[in-house]
Amino acid sequence: MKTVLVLNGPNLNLLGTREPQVYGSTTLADLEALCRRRCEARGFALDFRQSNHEGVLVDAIHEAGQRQAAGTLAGVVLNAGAYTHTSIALHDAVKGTGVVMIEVHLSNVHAREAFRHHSFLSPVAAGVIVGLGAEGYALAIDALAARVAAA
Ligand code: CA2
Repeated sequence: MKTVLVLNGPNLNLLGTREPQVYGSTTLADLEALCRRRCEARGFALDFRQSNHEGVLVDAIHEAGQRQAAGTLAGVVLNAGAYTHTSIALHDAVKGTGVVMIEVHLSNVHAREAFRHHSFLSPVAAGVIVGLGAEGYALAIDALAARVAAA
């Protein structure tokens, strides 16, 4: 059974506690439960993580790259939070490991402040899902299932 790594970046541990008009009322635990259900439906195991630290996220992508090369990982669903807009290190980690990564954002970043319009991750993503809330994570898992089935 392949694993999907769902990796969440800074401040996403605050989900459901503040800014519900932007991010909805879903908590990170709700998001994990949703991902777990969709992974079970697609025959995947789930590895769900959140970190506020860029280096921890880089290390998780390195680990994911090794699992991808070993054939035990379907890919990474990555919501890097604000690091999306700043992190060349995460760009390099995805590119350097060759991990299959789908970039997800709960909000439609293109309808928000200009500083959220640029992503360092989109050029190295297999696909990008924005603005669909928690459902975007489930759709990203579906996309990884389709890739695995097609391979
Ligand atoms: O829309 C998304 O998923 C984002 O990745 C969320 C990031 C933001 O910096 C990106 O531009 C878009 C922020 C996550 C912070 O989440 C909070 C949730 C509740 C209260 C405060 C922050």
